Amino acid sequence: LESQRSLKTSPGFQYKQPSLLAGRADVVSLSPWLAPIIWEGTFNPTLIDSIYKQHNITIATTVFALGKYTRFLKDFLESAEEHYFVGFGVHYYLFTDQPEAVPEVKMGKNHRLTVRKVPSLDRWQDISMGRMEILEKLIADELMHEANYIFCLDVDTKFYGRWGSETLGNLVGVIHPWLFDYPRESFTYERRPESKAFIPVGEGDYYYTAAAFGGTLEEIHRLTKTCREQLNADHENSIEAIWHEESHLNKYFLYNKPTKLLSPEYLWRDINISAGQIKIIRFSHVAKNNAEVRPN
Ligand code: UD2
Repeated sequence: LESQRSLKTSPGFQYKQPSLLAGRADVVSLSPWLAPIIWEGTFNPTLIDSIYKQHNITIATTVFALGKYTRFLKDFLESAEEHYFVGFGVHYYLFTDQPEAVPEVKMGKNHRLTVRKVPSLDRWQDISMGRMEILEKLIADELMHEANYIFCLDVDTKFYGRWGSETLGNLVGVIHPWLFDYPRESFTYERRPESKAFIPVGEGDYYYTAAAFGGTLEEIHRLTKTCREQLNADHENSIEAIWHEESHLNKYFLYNKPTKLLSPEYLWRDINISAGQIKIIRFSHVAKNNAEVRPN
């Protein structure tokens, strides 16, 4: 019987017994509403992959590259193909105003890329904010029955380490690398009550980046629809939130708590913060000259 049992076990299910007492003690890995916060050393990648491999899942992944931002595509896609959901189904949806500028990048097994043309825009803020409406429509019109999860990523980024099934969840937020160690009073939330993104001083959990967020199609449809509605309401009232759609995303996550949080390992930036807690940089913004690369 013993040998029959072990025959049935896949290698991913043979691992060191988990401990209830020993683990990382230098970081918090559970939010006050009991959502896990993912840090290196808090999960077993082989085990998590084995759990999700039992289901045939596809992760839709959206990225926008308009104007000069097409220059970031090669590194983004090549590094993603090295580190991002290797061994799982990935369908990239790339929105650009210049399909001819999309580089040839060899896709791994079960990974594919669809390019969609979108109109050029004059203001970088409109490009950044306009993503919410395009994503809302993409999910409603096409993705609901096509994919199981979705991640929406900035393009001026590069992968340096594994980003895999440990990041999957219903509603997933990524903690911004600049502010993870700051008191919430100093978070760059929108502080004007006239904006729909308003968060009063004294409220807030973490400061989330808009450079990466994800979850199930239903949850991200609700998130993008709500942010799009709030952005439109602000536009009608002639107000633009301080950090654009990122301010609205932070408002959304305050009242719709993420079910999983990714530590700043999952969005680092070329910054001079020495943070001993960061054991690995998995995904990072690349340094760019904003004035040179943006349309305005
Ligand atoms: C921050 C956010 C970003 C967004 C923005 C809004 C972080 C790490 N990132 O980044 O997610 O919320 O603030 O204020 O906090 N894009 C183009 N062409 C352009 C301009 C933008 O394709 O000409 C796209 C591209 O996918 C880019 C994204 O819009 O990654 C965000 O723009 P950004 O990277 O210039 O914004 P940034 O770095 O201020």
